[in-house]
Amino acid sequence: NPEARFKQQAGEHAASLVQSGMVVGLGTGSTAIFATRKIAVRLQTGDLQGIVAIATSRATDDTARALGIPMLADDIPREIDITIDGADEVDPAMDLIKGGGGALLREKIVAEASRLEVIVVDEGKLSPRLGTHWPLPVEVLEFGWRSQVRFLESLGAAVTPRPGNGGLFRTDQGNLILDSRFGPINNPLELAGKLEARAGIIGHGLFIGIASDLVVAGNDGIRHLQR
Ligand code: DER
Repeated sequence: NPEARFKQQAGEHAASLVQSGMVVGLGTGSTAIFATRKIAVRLQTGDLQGIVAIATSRATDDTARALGIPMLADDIPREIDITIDGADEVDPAMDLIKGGGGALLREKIVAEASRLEVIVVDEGKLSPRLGTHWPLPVEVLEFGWRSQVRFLESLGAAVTPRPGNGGLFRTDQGNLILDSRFGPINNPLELAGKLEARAGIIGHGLFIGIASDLVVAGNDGIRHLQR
C-alpha cells in the first residue's frame, strides 16, 4: 500500500545519513524499522563500518540483534551521533506527538542524548496542530494511576487506559499508558509543563524542540527538512 511505500522511502533515506564509526539510536515503529533494516544491509555490504547502536525499545533491541547490528550498553556510555525514529503527528514547528508504539520514554531519553534526531514519516503524519489526529500518550506509574486519569480529565482530555494482551498495556518499564485525547492543543509547551510537574506521570508523547531533522515521503517524493 502507498503508505508502507512512503514509510520505506523515508526510513531508508534516513539510513543513508548514517556514517561509519557513528553511535546510532534506533527508533521504534513501522517506519523506523526500515531504517534499522537498511543499516543492517549497509553493514553486511561493508558500505557502513564500525557503528554501534542503542535501541529505543526492547522490541527494537531484539530486532537489531537479530539483524547483527552491534549494540551499545543500556547506560548509553557514549554520545549518540544520530537517532532515526518515527512519529504519530508532526506540526509545522517540527514538534511531535510520539508514543503510538508505547516506547515514548526510552525514545525521549535516546532522543535527548542524540546530536541529531531524525524523524521519519509518511506525509499522513503531518498536522496543522498537535492533537488534531492523535491522542497524547502519557506514561504513568501503576500506583495511583486512576488519580492520573482524573488529573488528565481536569486538563480537558478524554482518557483511555491503553489495553494490552490480558488487561492493560505495560511499557518496557512496566508502567501504564493513558491515551489522552485533548483535540488540537493550543500550547503544547504549557501542557508539557503541567504533565511534568505531576508526581506519577513518568513520561509523555509531546516532543517539543527535540527533532532536528524531518524526512517526509509522499506523493511528491521525499523531503528532508531541518529545524
Ligand atoms: O511510538 C512511537 O513514537 C513510534 O515512533 C510511532 O508511533 C510511529 O509509528 P509508525 O512509524 O509505526 O507509524
